Amino acid sequence: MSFKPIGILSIIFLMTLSSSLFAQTNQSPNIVIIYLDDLGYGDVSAYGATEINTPNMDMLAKGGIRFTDAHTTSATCTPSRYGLLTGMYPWRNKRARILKGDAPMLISTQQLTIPKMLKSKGYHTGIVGKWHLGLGDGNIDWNKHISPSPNDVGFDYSYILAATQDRVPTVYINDGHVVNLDPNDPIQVNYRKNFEGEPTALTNPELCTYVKWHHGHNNSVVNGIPRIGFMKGGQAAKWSDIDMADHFLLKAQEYVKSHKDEPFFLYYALQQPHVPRTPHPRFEGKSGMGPRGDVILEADWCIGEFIKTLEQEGILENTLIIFSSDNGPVLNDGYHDDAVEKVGNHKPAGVLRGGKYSLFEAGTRVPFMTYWKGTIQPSVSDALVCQIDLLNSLAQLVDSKEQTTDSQDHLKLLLGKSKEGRKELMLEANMRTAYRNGNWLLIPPYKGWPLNKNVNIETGLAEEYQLYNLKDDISQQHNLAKSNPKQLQKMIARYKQQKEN
Ligand code: NG6
Ligand code: CA
Repeated sequence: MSFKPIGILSIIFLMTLSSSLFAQTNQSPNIVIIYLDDLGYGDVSAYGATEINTPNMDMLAKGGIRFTDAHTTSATCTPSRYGLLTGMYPWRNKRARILKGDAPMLISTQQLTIPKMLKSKGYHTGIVGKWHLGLGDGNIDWNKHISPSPNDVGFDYSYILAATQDRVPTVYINDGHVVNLDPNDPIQVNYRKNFEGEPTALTNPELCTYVKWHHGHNNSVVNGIPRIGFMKGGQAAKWSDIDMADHFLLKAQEYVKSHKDEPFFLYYALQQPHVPRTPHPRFEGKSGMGPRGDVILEADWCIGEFIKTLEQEGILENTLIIFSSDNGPVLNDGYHDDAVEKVGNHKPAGVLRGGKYSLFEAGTRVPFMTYWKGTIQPSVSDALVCQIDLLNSLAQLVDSKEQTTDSQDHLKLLLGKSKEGRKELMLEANMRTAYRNGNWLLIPPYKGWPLNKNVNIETGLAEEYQLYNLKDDISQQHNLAKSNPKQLQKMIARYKQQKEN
């Protein structure tokens, strides 16, 4: 091969090319958190599920880092999301428990949050999907502008459902305004008593045409689905449950398209597979596992479509995607929806013990992956990490000094440049805490039922200390508290220190 002298034009061309590449990689990366609701450690095929196929979640897991020991702070939604967004342990805040649909805003408007921190570094910030961190000041008028809302704690844009899909009000809220609200048909919400003359699932069970309630969920009925809480009016504003996944997907895609030219942070909080499980008809029956399996397939499809949008807009390689779930899995969470009957051999928690609401591993150990095309090399990490660490880690990524005391910077781990994770971690379920140190887990003695009979999940509560070595005993079958008193005492001492901190 002979070399031709490079002409001046080629040099200029090469210089322009390299400087534009440089500019591209130097631009602050977009950050997307894809967050599922009640998706279990064993619900993703990349995490070993064999009865269900999740190709798009698998793409993130296999093309990025799949974490095997990543945790939420808590075994239920509100505290988990609080920990994720604020970088502070939820058990420090007495109000951080499963909130009603009309509960006041849980995050103080003075508090640091991931979107607030990113905003101060020039990011545009948005949330699409489930909120469940409270709204307003305790006396919401749903017919007026609602404040505080996500827009007052760091988000420039919000398109949310207030609490959960099974709680009223069953309406979307965009930047503090109920979407499609007819002023002649005002919305009223009450969690203590019904509105006179309004039907409920108890007075009019024939209204529950889509699904019937099993426990709880017997107040107002919307779209044939009995809910938690009473709601009156707002007919035109009510969402369509079977279209919810498509609707949030569209809003997430629109957000990406309209902010692709500036660094953005999007918190895309899907509602699946939380109850009520309402797959769009095109996913109905597709999993063979009933609605719970069907909505997992639906969520997986949404994620695929969403990633396609990032690709089509040419920003996939400049976007860090973090995927996780807010707490562990549950089958029967209050509706007769065949989740138990049709689960077959599928194990939503995988090899883990417990589930949603539980202090055992399946309560907080969840699928967690980081994906950044071209920047993160595919790998699997067994390091201990928690969603609470995203705040300090993302602050490091964007060179922000704003950090919290409970969050730890594990950016290198999240990008695959280090294998080191946390040394210790406090976990929480229903305001009770457990303590992790290395491979050891301590559950202090608590009063309470060992089994939550409604949902058929072991709570992890016992009247004696529990000590597990998760390295040898991931399924928590051997309580070593009595056989290893030295380790037990060490753990108790550290646990107490952490709690007093
Ligand atoms: C429980 C609900 C459950 C679910 C959960 C919140 C009853 C009997 N059970 O109180 O169905 O809504 O709250 O789930 O009402 S979470 O994922 O948002 O924490
Ligand atoms: Ca949840």
